Amino acid sequence: LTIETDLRRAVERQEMRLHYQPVVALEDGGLHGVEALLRWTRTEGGDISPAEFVPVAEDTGLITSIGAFALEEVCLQLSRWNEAGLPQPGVVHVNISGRQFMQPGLPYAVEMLLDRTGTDPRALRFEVTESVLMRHGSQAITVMAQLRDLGIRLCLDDFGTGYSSLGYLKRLPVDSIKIDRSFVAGLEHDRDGQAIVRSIVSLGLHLGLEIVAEGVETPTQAEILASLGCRYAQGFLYAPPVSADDLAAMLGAAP
Ligand code: G
Ligand code: G
Ligand code: MN
Ligand code: NA
Repeated sequence: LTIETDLRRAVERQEMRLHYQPVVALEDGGLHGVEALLRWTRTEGGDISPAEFVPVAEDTGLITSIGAFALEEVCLQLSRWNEAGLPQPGVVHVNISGRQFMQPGLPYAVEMLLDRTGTDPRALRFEVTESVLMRHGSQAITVMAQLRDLGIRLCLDDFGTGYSSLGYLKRLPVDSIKIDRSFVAGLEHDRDGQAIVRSIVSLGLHLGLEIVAEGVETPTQAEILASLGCRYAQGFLYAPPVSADDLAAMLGAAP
């Protein structure tokens, strides 16, 4: 309850900001993109993880304003980096939760935001989870198609934790899947774990999707993923989520 009260004021009090976690190419470790991740530090002190407050924001409807803040902040940040003469960080993944995704008029609001901030839609990729699709079915697919028509790419997050079949995935206007970190964690020790990732990767490759493995923490996991044909990865092995300034320093230092 206290989280909810504070959450109501968090955006206006500017307590929310975004961190960015690099997505790298497994082949050479080069930066391929970033995932924008919310961070909340209460004025009263103490960081609260999005794993804790995003579900509260979903239940209360506050996700609409918090999600709008995150999306706008990404667009503004892209133009700040651009004005500073920095190279673009590649495609920026933005998490969109179920309620935000299904909010009436989201594609139109996004179109207006892109216009207002002069953002290239190809710089963005929205991450949605399979649970949104399971809950909202064809309505969610309609929204996906509208966003894709704006030029925004889409990624299915936490892939493998839901029930997406090959036939179903084929119908979705996504161009990318993220292998859930629970499967990556099972790669080294568990034969079944490797079989699961192998079949996810082969499914994705057959459908021409970009495949990103998340939660990569060890060189062995990275090697196995690369050997299975997965090309992109994200995780503490490469970099944690970092502030916009720290990412800018990394971009500026890149050759
Ligand atoms: O950064 P961290 O691992 O603590 O994130 C925990 C969870 O919060 C992840 O599932 C992530 O998808 C979610 N999350 C982080 N930032 C955002 C955001 O901007 N919007 C939404 N909807 N979820 C987010
Ligand atoms: O649910 P989603 O995939 O959006 O969550 C991304 C979250 O994963 C972020 O909160 C981020 O902090 C966390 N994360 C990023 N890299 C790693 C990692 O290598 N290991 C673990 N355990 N978590 C990670
Ligand atoms: Mn995500
Ligand atoms: Na995920």
